[in-house]
Amino acid sequence: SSCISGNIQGATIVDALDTLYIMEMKEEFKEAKEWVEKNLDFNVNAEISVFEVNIRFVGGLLSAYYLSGEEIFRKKAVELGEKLLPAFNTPTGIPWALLNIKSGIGRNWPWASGGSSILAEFGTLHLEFIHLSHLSGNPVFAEKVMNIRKVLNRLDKPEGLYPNYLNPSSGQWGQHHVSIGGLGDSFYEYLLKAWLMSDKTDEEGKKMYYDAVQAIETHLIRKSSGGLTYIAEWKGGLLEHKMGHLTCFAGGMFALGADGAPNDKTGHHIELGAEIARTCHESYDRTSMKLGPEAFRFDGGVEAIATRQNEKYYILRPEVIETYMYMWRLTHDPKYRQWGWEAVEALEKHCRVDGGYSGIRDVYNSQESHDDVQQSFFLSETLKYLYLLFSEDDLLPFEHWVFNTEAHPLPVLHKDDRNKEENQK
Ligand code: DMJ
Repeated sequence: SSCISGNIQGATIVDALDTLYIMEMKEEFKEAKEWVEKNLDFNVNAEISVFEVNIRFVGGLLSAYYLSGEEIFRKKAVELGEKLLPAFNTPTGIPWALLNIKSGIGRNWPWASGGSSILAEFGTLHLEFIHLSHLSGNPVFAEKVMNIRKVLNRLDKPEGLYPNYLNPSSGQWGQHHVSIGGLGDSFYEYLLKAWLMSDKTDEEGKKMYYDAVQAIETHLIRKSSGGLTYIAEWKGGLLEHKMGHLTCFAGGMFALGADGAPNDKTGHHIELGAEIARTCHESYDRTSMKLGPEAFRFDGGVEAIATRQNEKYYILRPEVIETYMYMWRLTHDPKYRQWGWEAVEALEKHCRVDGGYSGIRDVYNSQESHDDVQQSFFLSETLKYLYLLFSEDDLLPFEHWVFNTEAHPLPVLHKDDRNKEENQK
């Protein structure tokens, strides 16, 4: 039919490159590199998600380049970055969610509030695009993401919060829904990490991050009667007492940002991270499989339990293990390794299938029903964060590396090196 459109092939291979490298699986890395050389093709008639392609493909290629120094990965990353640029052709420069990479025509998800772009999508390009400019010598990538910040900073924010929806034509917010999970999550992560990746020179990113966390604490973070701290969702001023599995990444984010927290709040941010880690561990521990549900609630007499059938699945997501890894590195409390090991055992017991690992339809059912999908982020994130949790701190140390939202490590752009490069020009 006329609407046949393909996809970029190879997500699992590209997402797994850096994990193979870090785990010293040299033969497999070489095979994957050969696949990239021969088969990774962006000249396809495909309508892609700008966000997903950026975090998995651009991020994966950038990390593979920085770790291995192999030119092919740099070349492919920049080539793909150029393919994404037409997404920014909107009245405000806030990019479209979807882009046909052959025609360059963009549009938004039909379900998104009044034609809006999504905060967690256009807000999760920054790290990769700064590196694309750095590696290509072409400032256009950095200009595109700096303009997104400019648009955001011109807008009034309800209660200091960032709604998940922003219309790229009018430059106005859509529905006033706020989430630290799906549709919002990695926007906040990238504010903090942009500052860290800039060797703490990006003061704008720093301010936006700590201001946002302040508003999140005031309006979204609550404690259950059983003493579990959780992050709720905000809908036009009303709280929905639900926390997504995706939201569990925030424990690690708060801990990672603790060091730079203003007003003597370092200890407080570490504590917040520890409390979110504990709550998310409870969401795992209160299932029969010891793997957490997609979303859990704190209402109607339950705490940290999924109540709706369509929220009981687990698709090999990394966020809880990611938070254990950050908490381990930043506190060395052995409980985080214990909790990580519980997850390893549960994955082996319930998700291992012939040829790989599978998601689970209902983690409260002791009989597993597999969904027969191995998400590419299982290799890029879940296994990488587990590996790092049980490695020494000098493997990808936080002083030199930040992880993109798909767990692809990107080097900190140190002030000294940048000065040297400037002087060489
Ligand atoms: C990944 O693609 C990324 O971690 C993203 O930020 C959220 N969703 C998946 C993992 O759950």
